[in-house]
Amino acid sequence: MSLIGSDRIRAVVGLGATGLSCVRFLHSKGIEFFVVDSRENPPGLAEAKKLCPADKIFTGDLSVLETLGVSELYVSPGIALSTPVLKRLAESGVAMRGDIDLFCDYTETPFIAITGSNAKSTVTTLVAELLNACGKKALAGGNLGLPALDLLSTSADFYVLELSSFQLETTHALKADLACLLNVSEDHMDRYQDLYEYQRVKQKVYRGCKAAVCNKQDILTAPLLAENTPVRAFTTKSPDLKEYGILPDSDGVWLCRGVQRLYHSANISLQGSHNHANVLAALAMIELLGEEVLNPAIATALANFKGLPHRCETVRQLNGVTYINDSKGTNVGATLAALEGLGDSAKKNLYLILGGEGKGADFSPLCKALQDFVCKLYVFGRDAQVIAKDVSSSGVELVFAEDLAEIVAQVALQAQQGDIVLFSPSCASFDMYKNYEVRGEHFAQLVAEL
Ligand code: UMA
Ligand code: ADP
Repeated sequence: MSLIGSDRIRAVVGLGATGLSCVRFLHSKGIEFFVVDSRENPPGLAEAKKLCPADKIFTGDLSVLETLGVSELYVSPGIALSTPVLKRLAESGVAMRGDIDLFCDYTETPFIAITGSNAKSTVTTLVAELLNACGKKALAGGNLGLPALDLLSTSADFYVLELSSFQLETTHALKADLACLLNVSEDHMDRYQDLYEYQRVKQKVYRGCKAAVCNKQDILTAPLLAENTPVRAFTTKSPDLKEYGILPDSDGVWLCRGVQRLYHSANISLQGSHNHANVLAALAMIELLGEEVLNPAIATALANFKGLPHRCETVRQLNGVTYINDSKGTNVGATLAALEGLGDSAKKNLYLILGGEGKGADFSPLCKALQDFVCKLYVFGRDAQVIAKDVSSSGVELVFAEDLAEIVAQVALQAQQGDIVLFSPSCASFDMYKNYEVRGEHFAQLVAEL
């Protein structure tokens, strides 16, 4: 292995889960590389040292990249391309690539790419489950947790990738066999200038795809593709021919393709209109992958799939009060979906808990839903004041609290039979917790101790 003689000098930037997957992958291909992380002691350092000579690993500062003569970087998603040293290198012609670019270079297995501001993890997991139910071996990964490159060591009929906007920034020619943009609403506004810059990045999921699924109710998801590319749309209203949508029924709704009734909501575990949208998106993808959508194996899978933890998860019913953990509700769009998904069961009988790191969001779009559903709002964490200011025009009673423990203790004294306590923070967790999972587990534990 030699750097000299290679036309490209590569560096993996970042030693988190993604960086380590790049290290493992490049090592397995016998390709040499440098590794750089801005932190003195990044999480993946010990493992990287086993696969890469110590004199090729640099920690504590990214600016060393300017002295290594690099031509191609694999930049981890947590590092913005606007970081000054990366900007300078890009301007001097260095390629800013990512793990998904590497994945695309090497995979020969068909893959499905799913992005959106919300519902990515749910839909990615569901699509993989439905494919498995149809007898195809499908493996899910990407932003979901298992890095995309790590999938490649296990053979499959399909890889199903959840992609974040951060990953799409460094992806140049995705060419997915099937691409889906589920929805676009404000998120990561500390990294993008505005919603439109963010949307442009999300739209990269469609680049060169062979087929696509989009959300009819969200114009920002509409793909611009060659006319002969098959596209299916989903909606939570009545569908046109070939679309996936909803038709009402006396005791629920039917999930339909055009006029064809496929599955009744009573037979699907995922509940709420936002989750019906998620199932419809998954069914549309299944059709484009060549499977029959009305089939007993899919019916069983839809009956069994209860959703992922920390997404609108009922953690306890106590004295007639329902406690729901939606810690993964990390932006305003997610909280709105959680509230609206509760439908008629929540009408001014809901205690909502918001708070954490707001990522530069504007919380005022919550005002209408607060008026419709919420009797009292609790706010905590770093951006509690920002939230309070943004939603003040809703007129909903608002209480500031130090932490979740204080809120759960207070709310338990007030909530009455039939009320709902929803923890859907609209914010990231990093001001007070390691991640949204730890935060959600803390909420569930506090509720369990009541
Ligand atoms: N960091 C530094 N210096 C560096 C490199 C990273 O300070 O040199 C910091 C970053 O600023 C960030 C943290 O380290 O705060 C982690 O960044 P990373 O890029 O190393 O993250 P990974 O461990 O590789 O995890 C990433 C995704 N994380 C992010 O995009 C921030 C994980 O999604 C994903 O599961 C994983 O790759 C595998 O693909 C998490 C996430 O929060 C769940 N994603 C965001 C979201 O869903 O909203 C996009
Ligand atoms: P992501 O991976 O995009 O964060 P998840 O499937 O983890 O998506 O769900 C995150 C949050 O998004 C959930 O907690 C829920 O409140 C919300 N959500 C789920 N489905 C939808 C939808 N169809 N539209 C908007 N928000 C949704």
